[in-house]
Amino acid sequence: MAVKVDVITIFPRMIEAGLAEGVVGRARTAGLLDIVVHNLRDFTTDKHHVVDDVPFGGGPGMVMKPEPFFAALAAIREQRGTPDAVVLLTPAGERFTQDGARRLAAIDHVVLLCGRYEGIDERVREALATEEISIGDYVLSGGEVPALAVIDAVARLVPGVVGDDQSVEADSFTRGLLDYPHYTRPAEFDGRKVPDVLLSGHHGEIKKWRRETALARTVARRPDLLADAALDADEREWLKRSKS
Ligand code: 4FV
Repeated sequence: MAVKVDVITIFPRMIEAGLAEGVVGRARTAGLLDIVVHNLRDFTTDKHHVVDDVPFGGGPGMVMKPEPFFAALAAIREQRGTPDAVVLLTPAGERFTQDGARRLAAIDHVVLLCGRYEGIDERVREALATEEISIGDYVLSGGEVPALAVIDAVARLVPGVVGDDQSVEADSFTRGLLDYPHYTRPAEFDGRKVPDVLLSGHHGEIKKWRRETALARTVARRPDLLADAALDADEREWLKRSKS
């Protein structure tokens, strides 16, 4: 059964453009992903399709009105069934991780709410959102880029979306480690040689080198990841040796 995703946004073309290329685009065409993008303005009742208004209490900028979001979600429930999760993309949300992607990939039907302006009326979060996700501690001009990031990360975990499931397995963070360095032809470029082990054809040695460089890179750049990383005995041994 295809993963169902509904996106609510005032910039549907931005989402459609981000979904049109690469593995996600092919997966959508192949029916592995059932993604519907909804224009929030279609759920307004005034002739100017107004979706924002001035903030109560004053202050800069505009706030997105609650009514269009409530109407859009009611229509989605009507047309697509009651979603398993309604995700509000916000800097105040839970930090999005590969674990978060795995969890959403196991859910049949997700709705993503994209904000703009200063944000969305709080009653949308209170009454409609089942969870809030942030892609990072910085302020974007809208929730569309975060929504595309979530869709892309989740889509890769849907069987058949990424041609070779092995490459998903080998992805960074799949085991909680950073990725090992990748090389391709030419074997020497800009006076820089590809590590000999990768030219050796010795798969055992290549696998060992890749695990150790992934570990070394993780120790150097993201030691915070090691606590939750799924390490095997060799890797734990390597880590102990690297610390001594
Ligand atoms: C964001 C983030 C984000 C805040 C106000 C949209 C913007 C504007 N969403 N992770 N970082 N959202 O910056 O998820 O409405």
